[in-house]
Amino acid sequence: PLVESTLDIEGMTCASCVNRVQKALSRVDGVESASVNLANETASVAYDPAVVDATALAAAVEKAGYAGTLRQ
Ligand code: 9UX
Repeated sequence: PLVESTLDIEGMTCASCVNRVQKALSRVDGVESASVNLANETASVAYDPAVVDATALAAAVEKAGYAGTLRQ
């Protein structure tokens, strides 16, 4: 079964930022879908916990040039 987690994303200021973060998350193995919200500065990600975890999702966001932290 998929798990859905919300990440807080820092550093997005335009729509292209949103696309970059969304693509970075979507490319991660195990990610089923990623929905990024510029106004809320969040990303909602559905993923297979057997393949990937929230730490790896945050790392993918960082690698794309933004700060990503798991929302508690
Ligand atoms: Mo927009 Mo975001 O011109 O890193 S792509 S600010």
